Amino acid sequence: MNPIKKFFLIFFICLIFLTSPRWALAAWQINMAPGVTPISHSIYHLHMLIFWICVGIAVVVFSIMIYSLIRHRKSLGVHAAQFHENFFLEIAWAVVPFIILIVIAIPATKTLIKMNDNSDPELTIKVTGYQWRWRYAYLDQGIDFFSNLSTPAEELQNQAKKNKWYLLEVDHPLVVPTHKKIRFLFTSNDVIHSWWVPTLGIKRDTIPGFINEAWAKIESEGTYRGQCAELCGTNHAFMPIVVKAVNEKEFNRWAQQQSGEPLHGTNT
Ligand SMILES: [Cu+2]
Repeated sequence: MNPIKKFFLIFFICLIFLTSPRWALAAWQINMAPGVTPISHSIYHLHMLIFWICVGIAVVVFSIMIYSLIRHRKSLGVHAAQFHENFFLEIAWAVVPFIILIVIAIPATKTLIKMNDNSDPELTIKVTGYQWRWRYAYLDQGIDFFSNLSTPAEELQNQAKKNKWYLLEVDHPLVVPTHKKIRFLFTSNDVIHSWWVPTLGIKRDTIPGFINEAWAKIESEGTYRGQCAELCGTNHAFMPIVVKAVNEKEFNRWAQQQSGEPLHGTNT
């Protein structure tokens, strides 16, 4: 088989293998998740828009390139064109990228503005990063607790089989109501951490002495998991985040049970 045919055969076999739904949709999910908040949807749509623009550019560029490589190769006796300063070509490669950038910049700016609109929250939670746990303070309800990794030590030391939520489980999850605008304030007690929950579309650094902000309006009940996303020391991998979104009634019941209770966990 000639080398070009061989190349295309291997290329298409790889393509079929990689895009097979069984692979792409089940365990081997490679695309971003759409999430459960308005911000996460905006980020997802932005991601898909830019992805398809990149695919379009790749198709155009590689088609021209591969066609030229095959049809104008030296072995066919073709000679390279000798020209410079093509007015229309230079205008085109300045204007086309400019238009593409504008098409990307408009929705990106809208998403950024929406992301930073922390006005009118219905609930405010202060998140403080500690080496190596999270502290959640519900400023309106007076609830304040630590959320620690709850994976058993035997699993960490390979003495027991690792469970499904290995390193992604905590003793006290962050319980929040659905359909309420929750404002998060992020800070840290020691070094820089990062509170990252992909399904909420939130990833914010927690910096000592600074307050960062974000908000979420969770659309469906469920448990959403995340991790510290800033290398913060030895146990960086041992400070997961678990957010439990429940309906308003259940949240109020939970909040009542918490009030007046001493701080869970320790700071040592
Ligand atoms: Cu951390």
